[in-house]
Amino acid sequence: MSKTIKDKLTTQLPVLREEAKSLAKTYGSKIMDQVALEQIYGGMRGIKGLVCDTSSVGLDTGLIIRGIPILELTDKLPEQVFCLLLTGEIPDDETLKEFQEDLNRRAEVPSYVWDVLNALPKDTHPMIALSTAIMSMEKESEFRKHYDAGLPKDKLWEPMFEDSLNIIARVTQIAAFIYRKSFGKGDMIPPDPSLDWAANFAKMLGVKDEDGTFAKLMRLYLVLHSDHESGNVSAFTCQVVSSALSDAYYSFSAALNGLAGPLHGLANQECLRFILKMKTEIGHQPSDDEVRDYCQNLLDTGKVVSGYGHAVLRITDPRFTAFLRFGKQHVPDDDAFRMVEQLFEIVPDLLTKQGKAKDPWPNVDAVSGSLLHHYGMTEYQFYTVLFGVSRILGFSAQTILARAMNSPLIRPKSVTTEWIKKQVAG
Ligand code: CMX
Repeated sequence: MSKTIKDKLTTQLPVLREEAKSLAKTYGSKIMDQVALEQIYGGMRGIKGLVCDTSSVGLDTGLIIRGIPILELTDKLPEQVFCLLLTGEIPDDETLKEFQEDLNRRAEVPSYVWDVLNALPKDTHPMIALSTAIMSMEKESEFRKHYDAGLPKDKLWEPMFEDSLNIIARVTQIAAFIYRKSFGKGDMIPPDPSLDWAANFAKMLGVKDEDGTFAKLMRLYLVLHSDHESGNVSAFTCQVVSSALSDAYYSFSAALNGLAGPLHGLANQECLRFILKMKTEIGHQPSDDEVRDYCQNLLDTGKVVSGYGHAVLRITDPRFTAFLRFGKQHVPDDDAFRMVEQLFEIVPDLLTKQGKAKDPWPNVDAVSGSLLHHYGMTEYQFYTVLFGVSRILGFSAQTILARAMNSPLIRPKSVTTEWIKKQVAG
C-alpha cells in the first residue's frame, strides 16, 4: 500500500526539524545578507530574510519547484505539483489516486457559501467574491478548533493540512459558481468526481470544449501559477498572517486580497484589457509599427506595459514560454494571441531603450489572458480568480510546512526616517 502525502510528510518531519534546529544552533550568528539603504526604501527588494522550500525563483532561471524547472513540469497535473510542492516528490499513481479521492471526499461546499455569494451585489469584483467565500468558511476551521482545544504547537500542522485540503477541494466549485453567477452563464454545473481537479474545474466553468483543449489549458494554467517562492505579495501575506497562528481561511483570504492588486495577480486581467483596447483604439488588427507606436506612447505618458517586467526575474518568464508554446500549438491564428507574439517582439526593446524597468521581458501575465479569451472566456475580470485558485496550492504547501516547522511569528523591524538620517550622518 502506497503512502499518503500526509504519511510522507509525517515521515520527513523529524529530519527536517532536526536539520533546521541544527543549522540555527551551529551557525546562528553567521551573517547571511546585508541591507543597503536603497533596499529599505525599495520595498525590501532582494533582502534574504525568508526560508521557502516549496520553490525558488532565480533571476536567470525563473520558477524552480523542488529543484525541477517549471518547463519540465508542464505535462503534470496540478495535484501532482501540489504533492511535489509539499513533500518534494512527484507522487506515484497510487498516491495520486488516493489524493484525488481524498479531495473528492472533501468537496462538499457548505450551503451557506452560496447564500453569501448570492447576497453580494452583482457588480462585485470576482476576487472580492472569492476572498469573501473563503473567509465565510472560517467557522469550518479544524485548526482553530484544535488550537482552542490546546493541541500542542508541533502538531498544529495537521489541522492546517486538513483546512488546506478542504479549501483546495472546494475552491474550484466556488470559483466556477462566481464565474457563472457574475457573468450570467446560468446555473451551477455539478462537479464530476471522475475527472481530475483541473478538468473538473473546466467542466464546472461551462466553457465550450469539444476537443478537450480548454481542460488541457486549465491543467497547464493551474500548474504554472501554483507557487513562486514566498517573497511575493500574496505568498508573503499568507505567511505573515498565518505566523500569528491565524488559520488557513484567514491567511488565504488575506493573500488573495494581495493577489488582487494590479502590480501582482490583477496584471493578467489588465494585460488582456490592454491588448483589446489597443486593437479597438487602432481600429483593426495592428501592424508592428502601430503596436510599437502605441506602446511607446504608453511609456511616454508614464504608464506601465502590463505583463512586462518583474520584481525578481531578469529573463523571459519560463511560464510565459510554456503558455506561448501552448498558443503556438493550439491557437496560432487567434487575433489576441498574435498580438501577444507581436508585443513579445517589440516591447523588450522599447523598455530597454527607456532604461527604467530592470526587467524588460514578459512575465506569465503577458499571455495567459489571450489563451482564455480564445476559448470564449472573455470576461477578464475573472482571470485573477484562476490565478488565485492555482496559487492556493502554493499557499497551502507553504503554510502547512511553516506550521510543521514551527515557524515563528514574522516580525521584521521598522525604522524611522530620523534613525536613517542618524545612521547616514554617522
Ligand atoms: N512598463 C513600464 N514601466 C515599467 C515596467 C513596465 N512593464 N516595469 C517596470 N517599469 C518601471 C517601474 O514603474 C519603475 O518606474 P519608476 O521608477 O518611475 O517608479 C521602474 O521601471 C523600475 O521598476 P523595476 O524595479 O524594474 O520593477 P519593480 O520591481 O518595482 O516592479 C513590476 C515589478 C512587475 C511591478 C513592474 O515591472 C510592473 O509594474 N510591471 C507591469 C505589471 C505586471 O506585469 N505585473 C505582473 C507581475 C507578475 C506577478 O506578480 O503576478
